[in-house]
Amino acid sequence: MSEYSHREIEKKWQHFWGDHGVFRVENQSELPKYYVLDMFPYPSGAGLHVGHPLGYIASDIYSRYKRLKGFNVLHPMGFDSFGLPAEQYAIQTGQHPAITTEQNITRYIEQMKNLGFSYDWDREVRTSDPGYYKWTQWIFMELFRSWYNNDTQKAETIETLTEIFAQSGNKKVNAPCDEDTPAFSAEEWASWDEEQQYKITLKYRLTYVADATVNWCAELGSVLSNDEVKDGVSERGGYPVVQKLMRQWMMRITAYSQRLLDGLDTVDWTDSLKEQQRNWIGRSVGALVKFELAGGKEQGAQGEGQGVESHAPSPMPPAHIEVFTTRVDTIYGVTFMVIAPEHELVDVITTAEHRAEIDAYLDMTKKKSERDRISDVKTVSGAFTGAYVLNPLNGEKVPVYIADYVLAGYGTGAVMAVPSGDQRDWNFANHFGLPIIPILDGQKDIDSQADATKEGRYINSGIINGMTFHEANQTLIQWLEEKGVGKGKINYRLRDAVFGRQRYWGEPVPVYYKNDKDGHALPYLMEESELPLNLPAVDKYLPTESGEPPLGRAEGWAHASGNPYELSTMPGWAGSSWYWYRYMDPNNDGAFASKEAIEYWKDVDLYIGGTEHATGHLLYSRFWNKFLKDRGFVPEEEPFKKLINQGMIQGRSNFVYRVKSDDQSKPVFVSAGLRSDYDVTALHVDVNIVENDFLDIDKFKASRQDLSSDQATFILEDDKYLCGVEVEKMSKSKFNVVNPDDIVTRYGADTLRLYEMFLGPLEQAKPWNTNGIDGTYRFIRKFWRLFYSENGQWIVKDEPARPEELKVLHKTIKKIEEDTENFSFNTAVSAFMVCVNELGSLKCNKKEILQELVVLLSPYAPHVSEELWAALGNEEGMLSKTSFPKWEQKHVVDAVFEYPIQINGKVRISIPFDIETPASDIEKEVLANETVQRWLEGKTPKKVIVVPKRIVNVVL
Ligand code: ANZ
Repeated sequence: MSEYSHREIEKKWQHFWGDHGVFRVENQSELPKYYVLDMFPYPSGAGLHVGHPLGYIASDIYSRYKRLKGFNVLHPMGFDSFGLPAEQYAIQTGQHPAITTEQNITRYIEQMKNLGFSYDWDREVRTSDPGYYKWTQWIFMELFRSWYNNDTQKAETIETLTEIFAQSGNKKVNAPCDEDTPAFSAEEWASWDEEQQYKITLKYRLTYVADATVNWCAELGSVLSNDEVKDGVSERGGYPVVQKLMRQWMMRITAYSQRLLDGLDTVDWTDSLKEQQRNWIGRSVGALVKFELAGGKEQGAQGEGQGVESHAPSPMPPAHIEVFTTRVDTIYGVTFMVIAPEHELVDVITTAEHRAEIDAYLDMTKKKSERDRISDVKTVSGAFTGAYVLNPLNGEKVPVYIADYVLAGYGTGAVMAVPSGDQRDWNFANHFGLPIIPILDGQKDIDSQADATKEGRYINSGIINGMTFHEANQTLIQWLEEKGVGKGKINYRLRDAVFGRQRYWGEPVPVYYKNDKDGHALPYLMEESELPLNLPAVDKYLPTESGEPPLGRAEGWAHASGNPYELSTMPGWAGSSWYWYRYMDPNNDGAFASKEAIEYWKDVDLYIGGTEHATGHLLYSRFWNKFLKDRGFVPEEEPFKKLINQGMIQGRSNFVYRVKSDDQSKPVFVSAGLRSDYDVTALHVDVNIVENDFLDIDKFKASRQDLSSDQATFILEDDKYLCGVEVEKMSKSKFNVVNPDDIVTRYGADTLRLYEMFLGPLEQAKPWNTNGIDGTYRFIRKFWRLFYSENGQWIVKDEPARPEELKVLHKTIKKIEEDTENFSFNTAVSAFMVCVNELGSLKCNKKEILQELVVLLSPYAPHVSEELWAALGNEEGMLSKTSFPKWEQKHVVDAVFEYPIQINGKVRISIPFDIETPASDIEKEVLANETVQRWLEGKTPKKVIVVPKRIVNVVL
C-alpha cells in the first residue's frame, strides 16, 4: 500500500490480530507477568463517546509497551452488565434487560475493536452471565460461612467459631457481631438445639440480615448505597432519597476498617484518592466513658459479655449512659450531656414533667434528614429530658438533653458536652443558659467561642491539673480503665454495607428461608452444587402489588426443599468486587479461577479508571480481596498495586444566537462576533455540524425544524456564521457529544489515539476539541512520507545512518521510554512529532533509523506501525512480538561541539569540532582560521586556553 489510507490499513490489521490471536495470552510463561486492567464499563445504550476511551487508550499504550519490554501482559476487557438503566428501559418497554444488555455490549465491542485495543477478547467477562455470577454467589456464600476473628485479625470459617463456643462460650470471642448478641457459656451453648445454635452464629457472619436505616428511593423502588446518593438525591435519575428502616442483607465491611486503612500505605495511588478513602473510613482515636445515671444505681447494672464488642440491651434500664469522645482530656469541662433523639434511653429517662416537651422535639426531628442534621450548624435546638448523670471524674451532676446534632449512628449516640471545647456545645450552652467552665490556662475569658486547643496546661481539672494534653489523656484513660468506667476506643465512621437491592436485574442471593420454631424466617444457604441460582423470568419488572421486589413475581421461585428464595438481588458493586480474578481464568467451571492462574497473575500491576469509584468500587473490592486472602483463596492483601485516574474529557459546546423577536416563525440568527449588537438567546447547536466553529448552515436548517430554521435568516461575518463556544460536561442534552466512530471513519483510530493523548496530561480534565485533530492526522502522513514518496514510491534505503540521524533516533527512544514509563503520553506524542520533523529536514530514509522508529510508535499508533513494519520486510502482524529499541549514550551526546572563540575577552566567531578532538589540535586549527588571523592582525598570541566542550580563549 503506497498511499496512507487509514481505513484500509486499520481494518486489515484489526482482522489480522483477531484472526491470528496475536494478543491471546497464556497463564504461564518464561517472561515476567504484567497485569494491566481497565475499569470495565457498564454497557449503556448510548455507546461510547470520545471521553470514554481516554483511559483505555492509555492502558493499551502501556500494555503494548510492556509487551515490547519483554513482559507477558494480561490486558482484558469485559462488562459490568447488571444495572439500573437496562432495568428501567425494561420497565418502559417490556423488553428483557438481557436483550438490551446484549445489544449494547455488541456495540461496545465493535467500537472498541475499531480503536485497535490489544485486548485478549477470549477472556471477556460479563457480570450478568450465569457462568460468571455463579461465582459472585459463591463468594457471597463464603462470606456467609465466615466470621472475623479480631485476635487473629482475619476471617475464619464458622466452624472455628462454633468450636470456641463449645469450649468456652463466647466470653473469649473477640469479634464484630450483632448488637443484641447475648453472653453465654459453653454449658449454655451445649444445652441449645441445632437451630438455636445456628441462630447465634447468624450474629457473627460476615454477611447477615439486619434492620438497617437505609437510603430508600421510592421512584427507583430500591435501596441505594451511600455512594449512590449525591446531595440527597439518587445519583442515577436525581430522585429524592429518604431514610427508612428495612430488613436487609448486610456486609460486615467494618470488620476490615483498620486493614482497609493500613493497606493504603502499601499501594501506589494518588494522595487525593487515598485521602478520600481515609476520610470515608474515618478513624477516630478516643475513649468510651460511662456516666452513671443520677439515682440510677438501685436499678442495677446489667452484665455485658466481656470481649463481646456489642452491648447487650437489658430488660431493665441500664445505670449509665456511655459516650464516645475524642477529647477525654476535656472531661472536667463537661457541663451537660446530649444524646441523639433516637437513643434507646430517651424514653426510659425522660421524666413525666418533661415528656411533652421531648415528644414535641422528637416529632420535629423526624422530618429532618441525616444530611440536614449534619450540615445545619447554625440552628440550636434541643430539649431537656429531666434526667441527670454523674461525671465519673468529679461526681458533678450533669443534665441530659436530646438534640439532633448528635447522630444515633455514630459512636454511642451520646456526647459529653464541653462548651469550652466544642463550638456546637458552646452554642448549645449559650442558648440554654448552661455553665461554661474553662479548662486550660489562658482560656479564662471564653465569650465568643470554644477554644480548648491541645496546648496549655489544665486548670479546674482535678487529677489532671497542671498536666499537658498527652499526660492528661494517658492519666485519664488509665484511671477510667482501673475504675471500670471507661476505656480507650478507636471508632470508625465506615458503616456496614447494605447488600440487598429490591431490583430485578442483579444477581439472585443464593439463600432460602425456613421458619424456626417460633415462626420466624431463618436464612439458609443453598448447596454449592446447586449454583448458579439463575435469574428467573418475570411478567413485569416492577414490585408486586404487595410491595415485594420484582422476583416476588417469579412463579415457583423456591428452593428444591420447597422453601422460598430471597427476593432481593445483589447490588451493582457485587459483580465488580472480584472481576479481575475471573479474567485470569474466565471459563473455569470448578472455581472462580484456578489456583495456578491466580498464583501466576497474583494482582493487578496497573489499574486505570475514573475517580467516581474512589469510595465505592475501590473500597468494596479491596474488602472482598482481603476476605478472599484471609480464606486462602488469593495471595495478595491488596489487589491493585498502582492506580491512575484518567481526567474527564469535557464537551466543547457550540452555540448559535437567535435574535429575540415575537415572530418565531421567521427566526434570525446572528454570528457570534456580532451578537453584542442584538438582544439574543444562545442555543446549543450540534457540534457535529460545526467545523472550526463555523456553522454548516444547510445542515443546521435541516436539523432543527423545531426552531423553524428552514425559514431563518443568518447575519454573517465575512460570509460565515461563527458559533460561540463553552466547555461543559459531554452530554446529549448539550449537543456536544462526539462519537469516536465518526472520528475513526474520518481520520482513523491511530489519529484518534494520538490525539486523545496529545490533549494533555492523562490525569487532567480537558475539553475535547475536534479542531486540533488535523495536526495529528498530518503528523501520521508526514511519518508515512519518510517511507513513501509523494508518488507512492518506496524510498527506504539500506544505507548506514549518519551520526546526526542516529542522534535524532536515540534521543527519541530515550524520551519515549521515559515518558511512557511516567505515563506522560502527551509529551511522548510531541516527541514523535519533533522527531519526524527532524528526520524530514535531514531527508533521512534509512531503514536502520525508520525500523526502530516504527517499533517506538507502535504502542501509540499500532495500525500504521504494523503496516510499515510489514513493508520493511518483517514478519506480518508480529510487531508486538519484537523488542523495544535500546538507546545508546554515544549517539545521544553531541558528536560535535561549536566552540565559541574569544579573542581578548570578546567572542568573535564559533568553530565546530568533533568532541573527541584533542585540545592541541583545536588550538592549531583555531590559530590557522582565517577570521581568527584577521583579528590577530599578525600578532602572536600570549596564551591560548582551550576548555574542552566549553570555549577557546585567545589572549593577545
Ligand atoms: C467531648 C469533646 C470535647 C469532643 C471537645 C470534641 C471536642 P470525630 O473526630 O468525628 O470522631 N461526638 C461523638 N459522638 C457523636 C455523635 N453521635 N454525634 C455527634 N457528635 C458526636 O468526633 C468525635 C467527637 O464528636 C467526640 O468528642 C464528641 O464530642 C462528638 F473539645 O467529646 B467530643
